[in-house]
Amino acid sequence: MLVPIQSDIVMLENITQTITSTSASFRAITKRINKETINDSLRWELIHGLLAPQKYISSKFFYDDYGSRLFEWITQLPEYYPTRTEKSIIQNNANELFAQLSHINLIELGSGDCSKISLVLKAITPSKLSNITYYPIDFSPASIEQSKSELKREFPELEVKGIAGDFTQLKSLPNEQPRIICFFGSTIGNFETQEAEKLLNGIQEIMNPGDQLILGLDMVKDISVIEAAYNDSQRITEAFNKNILRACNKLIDTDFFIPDFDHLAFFNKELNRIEMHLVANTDIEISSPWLKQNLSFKQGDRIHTENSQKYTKDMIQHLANKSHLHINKMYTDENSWFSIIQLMK
Ligand code: SAH
Ligand code: AVI
Repeated sequence: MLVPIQSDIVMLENITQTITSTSASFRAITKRINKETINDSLRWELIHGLLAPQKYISSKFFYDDYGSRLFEWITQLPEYYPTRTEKSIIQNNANELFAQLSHINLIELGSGDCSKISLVLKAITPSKLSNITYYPIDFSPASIEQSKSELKREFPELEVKGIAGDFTQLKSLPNEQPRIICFFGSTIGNFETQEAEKLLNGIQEIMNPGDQLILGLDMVKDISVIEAAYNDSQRITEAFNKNILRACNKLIDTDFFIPDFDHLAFFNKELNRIEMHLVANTDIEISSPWLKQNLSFKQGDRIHTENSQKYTKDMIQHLANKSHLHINKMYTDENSWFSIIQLMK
């Protein structure tokens, strides 16, 4: 399942999606996609979303090298409360969550800059670090490579085995020793409800009894606090949202011109989630050598780029039930703005 791509980063094999619904209408409008490579699979996914009645681009396309850097910037903004709140919960509870453990494998899904695992590692006695192997799994090989060298500098005893790939395609978990799988940042909230349940259930199926899943979830709170986090005054979230069009231009050679779109982020009260969209501020025709005809946008048309689910306790219990996982313990901060959930099979 794991194939080396650099000295010590591995690439998940067989991550290309099986494309099951290449309808006649889809074939009529696309060219040259033969689905055989990862990039073709990603192209297919992008084009499928842009041809849908309500256009969308999956939020995973945010995280090219520049998008990953913009996200790191977002995490430091005064309005973006999730990162600092989750970090405070990790710091306050790391001893109970992690410190007694030895001979474990720490796996992190969507590890990004690894700054949260660094807080976990600080809570572990240095002599125990040599018994731990850390597996960061992320789309972005650059993020993995950079954070790996930072972690090795800070924790020389630690073994780090980076995995570049799509965590939704995991068929097994590395190593049979007891495992703690960390899924921080409320990244699960970027998946639609049923997709999130499917993803967690898939993880549950490849966990062994005794393995733990540590899940970070952003909670429902005052709407003005949530909306400010996605409409920051320095407009970094706006840049992050718009950067997805650059990813599109790179992958399917579209000619999106970024200033033709405005950033829109609002809280959807019925669904308890932030929605991010890009709104055309003029009539636009977009062409791509991968498309047989242009994509047309009328002024005001939207591309849906992200959902960010906010949770209540009932929603968390429901998610655990649907994933056949048992909640061992829940940790939160003084305002109950964010939660870290310890789940087992
Ligand atoms: N866990 C970090 C980063 C969150 S940003 C934190 O809490 O701050 C989300 C991260 O998940 C990004 O680094 C992105 O590249 C990665 N990611 C998103 N979808 C992914 C997928 N399907 N497979 C692998 N990595 C993914
Ligand atoms: C990674 N993910 C949980 C972030 C979120 O808050 O949904 C991504 C993000 N989007 C805009 N700002 C941050």
